[in-house]
Amino acid sequence: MSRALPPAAVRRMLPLYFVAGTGNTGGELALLRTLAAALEGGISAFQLREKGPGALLGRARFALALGLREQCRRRGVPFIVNDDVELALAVEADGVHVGQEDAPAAEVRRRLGARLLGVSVHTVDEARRAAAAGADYIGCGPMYATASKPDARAVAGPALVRQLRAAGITLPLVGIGGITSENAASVTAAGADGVAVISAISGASDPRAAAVLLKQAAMSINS
Ligand code: 3NM
Repeated sequence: MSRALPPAAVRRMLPLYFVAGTGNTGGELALLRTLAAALEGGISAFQLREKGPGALLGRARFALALGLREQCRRRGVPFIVNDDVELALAVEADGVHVGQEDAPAAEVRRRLGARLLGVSVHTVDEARRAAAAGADYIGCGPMYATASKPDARAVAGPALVRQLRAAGITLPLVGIGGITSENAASVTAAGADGVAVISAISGASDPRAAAVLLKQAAMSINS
């Protein structure tokens, strides 16, 4: 098992983790523009989550990933691909994120080599298994009600973060689900290293300003 980076370096990537696909922005051009603005606003990581009806496939998916990866690389921000190891390897992404229903984390770890591996968890048991499989960080949620994931589980709240930390889970961790600049501090106060958001940035009229506010809020506890 070869983790990519020491946990302290991974933690520094997590204060404000932007997640999006073309379905969240209304197309490729809008996604590229939103990411550019979010990078200006100071996001610390980006995940391409190209899922659901209308998701791009084949060459269009590859070209989009390449464009997004380029933007991230110019800013020195990690580019992570959701549940698509082949694409991640093809565009030389910095890592892959998988959920519990996706490819098994241990298998993804083997295929990724020293790239970053993130795993979504909802329980202490899932977090322990993610750690054993070689995850570099975990995402847990939903922190609050979300309209961005139709199959999201019941709201767990920042209490889930506290529960994971109390159980001795020390992996770098982000909360996800319904996070805004109003509630982000509650998530990091509970023990998360940062927050992951879709709509708080992709649905904002000014994604750069939204990212600035979110990062300030998320870091008000950890800084
Ligand atoms: N995963 P928004 S909630 C992708 O609970 C995702 O694991 C979740 O979108 C989980 O910031 C979620 O718009 C959607 O609420 C996050």
